[in-house]
Order: sequence, then C-alpha cells, then structure tokens
Amino acid sequence: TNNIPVTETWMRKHRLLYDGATRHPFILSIRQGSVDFSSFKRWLVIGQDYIFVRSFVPFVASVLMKSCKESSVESDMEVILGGMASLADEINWFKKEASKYHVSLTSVVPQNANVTYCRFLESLTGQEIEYPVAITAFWAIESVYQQSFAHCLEEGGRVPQELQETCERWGNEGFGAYCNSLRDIVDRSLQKASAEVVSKAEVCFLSVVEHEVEFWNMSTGDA
Ligand code: HMH
Repeated sequence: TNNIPVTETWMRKHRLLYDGATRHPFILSIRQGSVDFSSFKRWLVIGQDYIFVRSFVPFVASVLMKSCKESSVESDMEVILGGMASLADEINWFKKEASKYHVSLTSVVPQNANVTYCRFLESLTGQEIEYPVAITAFWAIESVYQQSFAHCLEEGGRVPQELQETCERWGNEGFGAYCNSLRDIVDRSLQKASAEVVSKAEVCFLSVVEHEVEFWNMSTGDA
C-alpha cells in the first residue's frame, strides 16, 4: 500500500470533512439553482473573495520562492507561475464583476472568517514553513474551489445564468488539470519528506478545508 499517493490517503481518511467544503449548502444551492443571489451574496462572492485573493497572491509568491530554492523539478516553478497568472486574471475578473453589480471593492469590509483565513495564509509564508507543507496548502485551496464549482456544473445541475460564468471560472477542466498538477507536486514532494513534515502537511490540509467551510458559512450566516 506504499504506492498509494499521500493525497489519496488523506482524501479517503478525511472524505466527510472534505465533502463538507465541496458540498457545502451554499455550493449545493448554486448547483440546484435555489441560491439567493441578492446583493449580500454578490457582495460575498465578489467582495470577500476579492479580499481573499489579494492575500492569496503573496502566499503563492512565497510558495514560488520555495519551489525555486527547494524543488529539484523544473516544472514545479512553471505550474506555480501559471497559478499566479490565473490570479492576475481573477483580480481583473473581480473588478469587472464588481462594476457590473455596482459593488465597491475598496469599501468591502472583510468578515471575521475571511480575516482568519487570510491570517492563516500569512502564517504560511514564512521561511520556516517547509516547501511540502506550503505546496500542500496551495493545492488544497485550489482543489476545494475547483471541485466545488465543478460539482455545480455536473449533469443535473441548474446553475442560474448569472452564476454560470463564476462556476466555469473555477470548475472548468483546464483548472482541474492545473489542480492535478499541483497534487502531483504535493505527492512527489511528500514522498521524499520526513514523517514529521508529512504530518505537518496533513494538519495544514485539514486547516485549509476547515477555513473553506468557514468561508462559505459566511454566506449562510453561521460564521
Ligand atoms: C476562498 N478559496 C477561496 N477563494 C478562492 N478564490 C480560491 C480558494 C481559489 O482560488
């Protein structure tokens, strides 16, 4: 059983928690078309996520730095750089959406759950955080989002027209392939890591999933 990738063992072990993020009531309501896309929800999806992404960029930059120093595989840098490029694109998209719905991005106040999540990201940017731990967080953050929105687009969904583009942005196959590349980096780097680093990475994975659940809890008022 030593051939099972570490991420696969985590997925089996923590399936319920993981599904709690990717099948969150808010995500299910998007899929079912029952979502209340009122001004509050628009403000959440656009405004709060815009704040999150702005904190996500320096975190990804720190992962990129680590990959340059610690990874022996050249393509790691390219995968992470591709992720940064899509974040640049995301920021522009948020701005476009915000102006479409008259949401003022500069006056959005970060909610508690978001502040906590952004702080967590910042705590992972330090040099003392091992590359396998940091890349694990990166993969988990992207994958939870990708799988959530991909689920909305699966057969039988009734995503409202105004949220179709949002779901496609993160749920598309290209983004899925990118997440798989990140997962492969995680599995490879953990294969060479000490047991201590592997367990730190697992804890980090769980924290990300919990933060993602809390992020969506903002939409249901449970935050
Ligand atoms: C909260 N998690 C959250 N926002 C995002 N944009 C992503 C993950 C993926 O980029």
